[in-house]
Amino acid sequence: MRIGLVGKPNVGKSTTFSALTETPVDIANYPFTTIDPNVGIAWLPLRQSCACKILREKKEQQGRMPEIDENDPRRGSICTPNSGSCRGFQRLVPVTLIDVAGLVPGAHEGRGRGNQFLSDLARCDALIQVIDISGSTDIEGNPVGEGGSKPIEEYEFLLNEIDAWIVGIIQSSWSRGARRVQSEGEKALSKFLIEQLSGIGATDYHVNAGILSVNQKHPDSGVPWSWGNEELMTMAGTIRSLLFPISIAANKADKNNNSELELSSIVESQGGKLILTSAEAELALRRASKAGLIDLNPETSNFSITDLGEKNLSNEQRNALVNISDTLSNLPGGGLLGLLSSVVFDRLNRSVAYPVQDDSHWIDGDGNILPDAILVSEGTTAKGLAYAVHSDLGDGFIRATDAKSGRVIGAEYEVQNGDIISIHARK
Ligand SMILES: Nc1nc2c(ncn2[C@@H]2O[C@H](COP(=O)(O)OP(=O)(O)OP(=O)(O)O)[C@@H](O)[C@H]2O)c(=O)[nH]1
Ligand SMILES: [Mg+2]
Repeated sequence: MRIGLVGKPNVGKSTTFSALTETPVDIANYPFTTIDPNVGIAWLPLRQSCACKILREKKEQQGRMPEIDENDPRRGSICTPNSGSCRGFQRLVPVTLIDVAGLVPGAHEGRGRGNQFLSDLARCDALIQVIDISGSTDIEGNPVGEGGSKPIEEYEFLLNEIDAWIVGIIQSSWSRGARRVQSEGEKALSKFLIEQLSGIGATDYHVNAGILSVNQKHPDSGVPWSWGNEELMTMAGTIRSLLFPISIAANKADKNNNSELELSSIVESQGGKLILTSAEAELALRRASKAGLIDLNPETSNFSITDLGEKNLSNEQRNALVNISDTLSNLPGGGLLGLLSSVVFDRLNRSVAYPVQDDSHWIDGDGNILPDAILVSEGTTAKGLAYAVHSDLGDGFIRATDAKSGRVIGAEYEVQNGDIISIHARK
């Protein structure tokens, strides 16, 4: 799972990245602070309890495990995650974030950081556009007074820019490619498009939807090789919306968020979601938490002060942290993690599956309990899950077992959310 943070310069992309990945990066109030992309891992809580809760309950019922001790630092969790962690049955799974250089109008023609940035996005499953909802930076990212820029323009320019980029990829060879239709029939057009756009992940599905949208929106467009920029932009827009679903972090909401409603309805009408965020406030709390001064719940932004914090925080600092937490609690939607969660689970519809080796103890070969929690897309099969773990496991797939019921399942079984599956493969 890979999500790109995009937007015009100076909106808070790197601040968002830093808050979610707890990685220090350059942040400054001028455009193009970020040049080379930052890549890091955000830890996303699953919406349902970790499967280790079921295992624990089973063990408790069988008298093989005592009830949860109130001093248990893991608050009952008994899994051994290979990556991430689990506490109180709240399992965290990794999501790769990529924070790229700001995009300015004309980037597809090489302005600003131009095409390098766009190719960084090529392997993303979805995008989060960070927008300055306070309107205090112009379209190039230069500071202006609050309300000096329009967030809706910011949103539309970005879509337009990505579409123009896609058109740029196909335009130079368009008429040659489209002419193939003359000799080879309709299929040749989608074949040509897939060849051109496979680098950004386009398949049959994407390009056919793109072609269909031109036929619907421009019924008089004529033969493909006569299509102009308008038709190609329509096609690119459809392909982009399927390849890179976009949701919005309406950032700097601590300052002002008057314009969010109108934008929110536009974004929602296109299947996305807008959430008010204050990346700067979240980052301040995450930093205090990382320094051990507070015990933070990143989902609610509530915190308690730790012993170290009691010793080291001045009254002023405590009040500042409380104010920040209050500001965040007043923003609906769960902030940056709420947005990430909605992108992964609502927009991309990901489920979680736990591959294991031993279907009675739910462990791997080394005795680790439920070591992996893997996000899978809708329609992933048992064999597909095997490939997600390791290509050898996929290649050698014989059959699988649903570890909860003990039933044998075949290669084509569709993985359901929360499944625990042991895979039997040839060595
Ligand atoms: N008030 C407020 N300021 C913020 C917020 N998030 C970021 N900022 C400030 O906005 C400025 C730009 O932040 P960055 O994270 O560097 O922005 P960016 O989008 O990565 O910028 P480029 O790398 O230049 O494209 C910095 O001064 C941040 O402190 C926020 O939620 N509220
Ligand atoms: Mg940056």
